[in-house]
Amino acid sequence: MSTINKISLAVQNGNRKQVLSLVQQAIDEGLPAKEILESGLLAGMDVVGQRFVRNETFIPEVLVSARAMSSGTELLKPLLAEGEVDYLGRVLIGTVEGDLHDIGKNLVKLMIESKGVEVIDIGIDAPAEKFINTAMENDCKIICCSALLTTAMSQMETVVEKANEAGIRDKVKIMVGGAPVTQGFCDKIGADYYTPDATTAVEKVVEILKSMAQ
Ligand code: B1M
Repeated sequence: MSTINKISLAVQNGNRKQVLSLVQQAIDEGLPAKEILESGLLAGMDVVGQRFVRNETFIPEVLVSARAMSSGTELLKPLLAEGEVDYLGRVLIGTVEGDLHDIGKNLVKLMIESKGVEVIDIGIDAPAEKFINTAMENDCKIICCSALLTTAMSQMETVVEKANEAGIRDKVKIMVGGAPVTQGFCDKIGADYYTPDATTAVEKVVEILKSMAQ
């Protein structure tokens, strides 16, 4: 079995120690960080996710796997940055009110940080006002909203409304994402950008910050 497949299996088993040593082994073997992340760590978490949906695994196991996966991504963090990076600015990220899922948000955050962007993380279950007030206080150029629950998605619209009320739409862009979010939903609520995954999210953040700096 390849090291990548072993990483996926170790995440599925929630074996944090094994994940750490296998990720280190993959790094030593010269495997690209992105491949270790996507085909190893995320693939393993994906299997856990499918089992959870089928009621074949339960919340404690999912959390143990998530923790193992996060430890592995921390080890990859310095490698995901491509050499020396310029400071591009500051963005805010959070999971909207009513939603406690943060694995995807943390991944998006990690990838954005690896591009030299400072990220203020307001955590999970964050009220719309917190998104707006924290962004204004810290001069953030982009507000990134994550949601995994369809019931919590409407909170993204509240963030857009509060930003309109605060009169900051010309200074701050609003980006939305998370498994149930679509481009159509983004257009409907009047957010600025939608991206489907962490890789496209970081590309979009860099593109927006560069265009705002001009
Ligand atoms: Co929950 N959960 N969960 N869960 N959970 C889902 C999301 C669900 C689809 C499973 C299911 O039943 N089918 C379902 C939601 C159904 C829906 O609304 N459509 C669900 C449910 C119902 C629940 C509870 C209500 C269960 C219960 O208690 N009965 C409860 C809700 C609690 C709450 O939030 N109020 C709950 C709880 C939990 C755990 C605590 C056990 C745990 C969360 C742990 C944590 O986050 N710290 C958990 C997990 C792990 C999942 C699944 C299994 C996996 C989610 C995940 O982390 N995926 C999930 C089922 C599944 O997806 N297969 C499920 C890995 C992660 C890397 O992917 O988050 O999609 P993801 O992020 C991606 C993209 O979406 C994107 O980039 C990331 C990487 O590419 N992305 C962005 C994310 N944010 C972005 C922002 C961007 C751009 C891209 O720009 C701003």
